[in-house]
Amino acid sequence: MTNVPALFEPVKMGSITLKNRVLMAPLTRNRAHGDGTPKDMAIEYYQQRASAGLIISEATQISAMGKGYLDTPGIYNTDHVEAWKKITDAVHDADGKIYCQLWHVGRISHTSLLPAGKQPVSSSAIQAKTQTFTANGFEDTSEPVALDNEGIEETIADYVNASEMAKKAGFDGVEVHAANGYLIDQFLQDGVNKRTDEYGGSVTNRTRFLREVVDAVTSVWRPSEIGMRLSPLGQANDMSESAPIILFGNVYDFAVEKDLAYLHVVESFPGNEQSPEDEALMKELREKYKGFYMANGGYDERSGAEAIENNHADAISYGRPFIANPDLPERYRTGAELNEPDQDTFYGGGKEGYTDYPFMD
Ligand code: 8OZ
Repeated sequence: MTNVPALFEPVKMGSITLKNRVLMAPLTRNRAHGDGTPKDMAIEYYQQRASAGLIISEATQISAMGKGYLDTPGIYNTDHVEAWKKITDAVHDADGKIYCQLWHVGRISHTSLLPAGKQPVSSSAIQAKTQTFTANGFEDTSEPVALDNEGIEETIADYVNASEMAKKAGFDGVEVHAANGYLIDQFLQDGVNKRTDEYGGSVTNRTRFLREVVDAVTSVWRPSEIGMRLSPLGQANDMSESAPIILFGNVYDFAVEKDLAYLHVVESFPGNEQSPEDEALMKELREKYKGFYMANGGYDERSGAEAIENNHADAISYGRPFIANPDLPERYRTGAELNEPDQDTFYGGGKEGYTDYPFMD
């Protein structure tokens, strides 16, 4: 019995056709080797979830300086490429599609995670009032240094290198992670970006770094193979913005102008209810955007199907439900019961809570 047909209408997204609209959101799992090489158990994990219309990889650092948590994967050297290639092959063998999420954490990091104990980098030298996860458990993030022009250039070059590595690794495309208070968001939002040069101040200046990153990625990938993730509500990682409509309106316009494959919007965070103002903001921004819209945050199969039927979204990305249900699309299609995710095994560890959630009978 199909009770949520809208989720199962195939749809064109950029250069590819998605077999359904039940997409796997990027999910940090902290199970890579210390050098950022994915472990072999990730092959099975991703292949198990290949029935998703699209898998977006867990956030994957573009450089050693882009790392901010213990045991997250990277995509900047040949070891990373070899390991990811096994994963993308396994997903493709199972008739799936997979994008790589390109990530630089900026100030959401700790000196113990960075090369030679370096300080993290950001738009401005303002420490985030939040914690990250290191070898010693949860620790306050370290004080960052502001990137100078040379540092910005190097970081853009790191995005190009990571884009090339992602291509060699056989991904179907890349998603630029500009959400959740990481480096690009640290340039976008004026609660953090206090620069007085051409990367700070006006909206044009604060969006410059994002535009340069996307333009650099387009030297490797076609725009139709590039997505962008945003969180205009700006709740994560000590972010704030005084005029979100103007700022994010500008960024949505940029996505349209570049004709990117999709915009992936974090509409709400687990445990944070959307206020009426939040809802109005999301709606006003949404109305501006004419491209492929991927909605994320707290959807189930009913609200997801409704969002598609109401032309709010073209597809929905599911996070927690996909951790616990490798066959999530089939469960939604048939109205089957779901496995419950176990929060204790979200971050770090082995196969338990990773590849051992059962499929339906
Ligand atoms: C949870 C834990 C660590 C990182 C994000 C990459 O929020 C993350 C993340 C989520 O985008």
